[in-house]
Amino acid sequence: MRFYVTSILVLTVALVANVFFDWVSLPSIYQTFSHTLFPQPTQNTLALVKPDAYKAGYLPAIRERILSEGFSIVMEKEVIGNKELMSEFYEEHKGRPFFEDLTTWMSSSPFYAMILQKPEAIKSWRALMGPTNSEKAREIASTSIRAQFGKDGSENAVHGSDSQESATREIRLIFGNV
Ligand code: RTP
Ligand code: MG
Repeated sequence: MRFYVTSILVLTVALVANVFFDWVSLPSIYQTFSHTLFPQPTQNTLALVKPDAYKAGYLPAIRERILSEGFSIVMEKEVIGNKELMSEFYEEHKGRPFFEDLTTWMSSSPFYAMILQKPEAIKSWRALMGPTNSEKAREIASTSIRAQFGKDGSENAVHGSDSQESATREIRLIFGNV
């Protein structure tokens, strides 16, 4: 009971602040309260900071961006890839023209892996990464991570799982059974 009274009080103050002082945005009020009253289940996804961005020293900025978007970083580590691991990791692309270059590049220099967690983590992280091609990302998603830190269509700074099945498989490949 006390929780609901407090919630209504805080909501009223926030609404007044919004209307009169423009302190708090209405969507953030709605989000805070709907998430408090109806907690959503969390989801895990795999994020990689690929060799180009890791070598360039972009990890702290990318990490900061991830945290500021409300993800928790459940586990993280540097990974030294090898051809066998990266071929299995990108097995869906076997036979594509870029497969050899991609798996050689991902094995050529360390990268950084993180398990990210929040409700709808898979979709949210893909949106935050932006389109595969960094040049296209700069055109249509200028605040995305690939727009800011990617080089082109191959060296594009980050990876993200594209489905629940991929996330489970990729997390197991990189972190083992967690
Ligand atoms: P990722 O798997 O790394 O998160 O990227 P994605 O889903 O946005 O793109 P995907 O189609 O799965 O491609 C995997 C990675 O392969 C490289 N790529 N190169 N040169 C090319 O045409 C080409 N196409 C894809 C990129 O590094 C891409 O992220
Ligand atoms: Mg992919």
